[in-house]
Amino acid sequence: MFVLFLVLFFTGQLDMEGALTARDRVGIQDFVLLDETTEAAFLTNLRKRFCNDLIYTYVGTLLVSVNPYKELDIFNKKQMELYMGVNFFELPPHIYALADNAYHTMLTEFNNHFILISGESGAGKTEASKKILQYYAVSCPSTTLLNTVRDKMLKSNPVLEAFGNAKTLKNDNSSRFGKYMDIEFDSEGDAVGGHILNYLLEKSRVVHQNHGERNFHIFYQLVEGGEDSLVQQLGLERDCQHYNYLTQGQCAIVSSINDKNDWKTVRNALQVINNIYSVQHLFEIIASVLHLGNIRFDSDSKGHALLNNKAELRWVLSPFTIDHAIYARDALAKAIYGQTFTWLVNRINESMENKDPSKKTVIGLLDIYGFEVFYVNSFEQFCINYCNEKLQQLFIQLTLKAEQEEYEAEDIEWEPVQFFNNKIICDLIEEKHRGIISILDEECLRPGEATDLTFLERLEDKMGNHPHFVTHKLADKTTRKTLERGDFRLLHYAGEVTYCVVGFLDKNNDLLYRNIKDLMCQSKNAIVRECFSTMDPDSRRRPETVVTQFKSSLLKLTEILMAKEAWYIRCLKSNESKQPGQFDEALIRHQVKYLGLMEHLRVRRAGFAYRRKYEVFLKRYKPLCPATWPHWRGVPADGVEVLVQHLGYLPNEYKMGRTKIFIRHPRTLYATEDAYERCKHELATRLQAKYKGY
Ligand code: AOV
Ligand code: MG
Repeated sequence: MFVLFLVLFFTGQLDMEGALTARDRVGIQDFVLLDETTEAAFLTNLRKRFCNDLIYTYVGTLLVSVNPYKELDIFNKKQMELYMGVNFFELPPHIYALADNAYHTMLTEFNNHFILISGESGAGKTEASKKILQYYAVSCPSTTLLNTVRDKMLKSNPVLEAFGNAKTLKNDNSSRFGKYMDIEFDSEGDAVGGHILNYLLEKSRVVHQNHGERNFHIFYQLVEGGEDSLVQQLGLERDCQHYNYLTQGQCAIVSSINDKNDWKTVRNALQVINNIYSVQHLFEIIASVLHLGNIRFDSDSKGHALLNNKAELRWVLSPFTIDHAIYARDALAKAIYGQTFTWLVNRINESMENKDPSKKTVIGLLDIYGFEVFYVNSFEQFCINYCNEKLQQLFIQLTLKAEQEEYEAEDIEWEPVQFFNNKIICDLIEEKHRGIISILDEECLRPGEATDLTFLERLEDKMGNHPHFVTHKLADKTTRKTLERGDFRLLHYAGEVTYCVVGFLDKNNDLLYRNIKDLMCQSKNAIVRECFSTMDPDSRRRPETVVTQFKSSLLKLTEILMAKEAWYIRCLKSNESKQPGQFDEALIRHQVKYLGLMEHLRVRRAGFAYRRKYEVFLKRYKPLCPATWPHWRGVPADGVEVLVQHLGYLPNEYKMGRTKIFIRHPRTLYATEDAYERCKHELATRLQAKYKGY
């Protein structure tokens, strides 16, 4: 051994000096191996790596990713091949390694997994989820039939992004809906199907955009890139400036977005919808929304709204005031778009449907809208940030809390790690009868009496003393920042956000005039007809409010996720100005803090990366030890003890709990797994040799 060491050393393959310098220069790959667990050391390591274009670092099996805001040459087929079937820590950290590890664990243990991608708006979640999907598309075994499913999965991305993403001040391609996608595999590891659940689309964007923001991409793509004949047929002008719904943010054309090219990609990807008539109907809907937005109203002598331009609409009877008429017009535009989006997701799901769902395991990918704070924050930000609170809560439950509780339950000696539990904020928002959502819903039940301001007053009455709620009366004392009369402030886990209550009630009610809905059920456009006739079948019942539906869908999502094994990607935004190479330390420190990365690191470092029930561990690895093979006659825990002694586990590398063995470092388990693979191979070769003779 020593001779080998000397040979390597003198031939320059093992360069002590060099190795140290490299570590100093590019940082270490896994925060668990840091010399000290201080925030400063964490940030220094992150910066070193970022400056060397190393955007990925592990905390155990959790992946930290820093948005580079530039294309790196690490996402190609060659790199994918490098990571296929390789043990997690053998290569530099990569999103492909995490994807591959989840995939192989799923195959070996035949169970379901999910990858939770979190981080604030613009941190890189959507890009990460696309990279994972691409990895599976390339790395899984393939047949012609499966290629079709795979192709559909890949194509679903540009389509849903065109309809569900938009430019915001935070991100030029910001997801304005939540997306959870199950990728279904058969026992061979082939991708055999996919299913998407979509969450609360920000419909208000269809009719209104803040300064510097755009409507959903698809509108601009159609106007800019649509074929001449199509544009003409739809009665569109080839000029975004012509459309009321496209110009409120005053940035219809943005240098970073090429709508013309994107149109081609989306047009091609729309093959996921197998019906060309439907695609045509879809374009008609997009155009009709634009036309709707250009309808303007004048008022007659009685104050009733009159149409002032008939080009967009051939008739109208309106006893409304102008405000009412505008409200009705916008409500219709939002409803048409929102329903069409759901229709689109359903068609995509049909096209990716698994034809034989009997034997399958899944990997779920969660990519939602990240936490966001704007100058003015409304109902939409309230919902988005609430969703992020819930996901943070899930992360805490599954990692920090469950992990520590498990050590306790298993009688493993343990020094508890303190962490901030955001349950208090989740409760403030969603608690039955007492939370903000309940109060909002109650106000929505008092039409004519309640207003956005009465809602605010009730909030102030009920929540005034809550440590995470700030009213304008107390603003100065708590956060030293004044609040306007119509605002309230929440101290979220990720920072404080001031919400303006204007529009909360209307948006939560999301009402559509009955006669308009009935009219849509008679539309000549098959999609519109289908969407509106299935909207709310029981018209006697009051439909659930938007936020309550959202709350229930998040609850269901939590249940779906809790039943699976979790993998985490924590995305960090490197700077606010979307610039490559800029490492804004203050901004990153803030994210490291609120994402709970330091606490996670402390738990990981002091804890154990892997645990397995004694029975499961013994069943798999018993061939590795003569005393346990082929059968262990005693209790499983004793068998495991004998087995790991035989394998040479060091005493501080593992602990025996009440029902499980705990293994400190993944590499120990990987070594055992490698030995198992070798053993299996030898056994197979021996059997082959034996039967050759017959
Ligand atoms: P998000 O999904 O986390 O925000 P995105 O994934 O859309 O953020 O990333 C925002 C932008 O950052 C992308 O459009 C890219 O320009 C850049 N980017 C992100 N990841 C990478 C990467 N790995 N390599 C190069 N550029 C990258 V939001 O949907 O707004 O919450 O709601
Ligand atoms: Mg996104």
